Amino acid sequence: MDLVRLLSTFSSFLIACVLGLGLNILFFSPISPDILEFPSPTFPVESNSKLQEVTKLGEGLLVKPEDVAIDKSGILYTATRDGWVKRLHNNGSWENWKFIGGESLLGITTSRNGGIIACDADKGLVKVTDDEVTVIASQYEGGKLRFADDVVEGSDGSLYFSVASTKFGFHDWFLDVLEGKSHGQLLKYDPESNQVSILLDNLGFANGVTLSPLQDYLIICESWRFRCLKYWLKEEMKVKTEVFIDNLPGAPDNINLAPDGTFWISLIQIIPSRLKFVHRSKLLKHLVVAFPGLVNKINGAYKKAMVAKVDTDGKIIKVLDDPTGKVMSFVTSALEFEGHLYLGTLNCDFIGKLPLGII
Ligand SMILES: [Ca+2]
Ligand SMILES: [Ca+2]
Repeated sequence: MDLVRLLSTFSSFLIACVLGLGLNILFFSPISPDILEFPSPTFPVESNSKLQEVTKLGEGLLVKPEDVAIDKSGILYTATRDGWVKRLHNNGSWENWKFIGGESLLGITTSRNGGIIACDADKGLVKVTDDEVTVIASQYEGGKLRFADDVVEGSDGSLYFSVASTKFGFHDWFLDVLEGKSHGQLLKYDPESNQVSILLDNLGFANGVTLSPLQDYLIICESWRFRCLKYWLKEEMKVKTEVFIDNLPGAPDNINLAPDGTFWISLIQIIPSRLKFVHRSKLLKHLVVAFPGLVNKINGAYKKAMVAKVDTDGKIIKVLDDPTGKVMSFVTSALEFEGHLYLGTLNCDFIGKLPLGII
């Protein structure tokens, strides 16, 4: 009898523990997830391993350089996880140019008056010149500007930039993917009024942003929607927003205009195909975020790299990849300059440089 009572007590205890754990996971879950269906890419991607042929610039000096910008004189800029804006001079020497601090420097762009503008996911928009480092926008809509991700400057000095997520911070970016709700925005900073306004809301992780060759529209990347939108800047356009490209073979990160008027888009491989099912179950998502180790397990960004060249009609012309992440993974940025492609990454300690003549 005693054994029966003991077993009964034990099983009650076990059930209470499982229920308690389940309620705990649901009640304290940081996400309120939606089901996410990922599109099947319409472009047939054949792996070519071309990104394994890069030469490594600044190896060991650059901590996860997310983005790359090059000014007219050929000086290359990048912002690194140790809070520096570093630059590569034409003579091949690297300079620790300006210190901003923190770990959250993301997209950068050169500015018409010299220097660069940087997105700082903690501080906002930062202008960096030889003379000073200035936070030019840190508030909007009565609140703090957080998770600014990428920025581009118009010829009138307007800055167009993205906020990846109004709910999650840079270090929790994958929670935004798991939640699958639209917390991203496209914003404009007006240098005359110093005001920030919202151009588009409800974006699925707003990431790279760039201007068209004639500056008549912007392209904004929605990472976990695997698509980019076109946002018309011409006043006379009645429909302001349309899909530029969708069903991409990866989650678009930064986008850059190429010298020939096409675009380079980096494509993060955020979902290992065998784990797609996780995104179809709210319960599984709650379970995954309860164990931080599992979040990293279902994030495929660190195992591959891919970039695509896309024409102005939103058609893919070319895809380059590193299918196993042997040389580069988590490539977040591709910038073409004088016959070479420069690649930023959130998982390497260098910038990749690839001569485009060989592809
Ligand atoms: Ca950029
Ligand atoms: Ca980005």
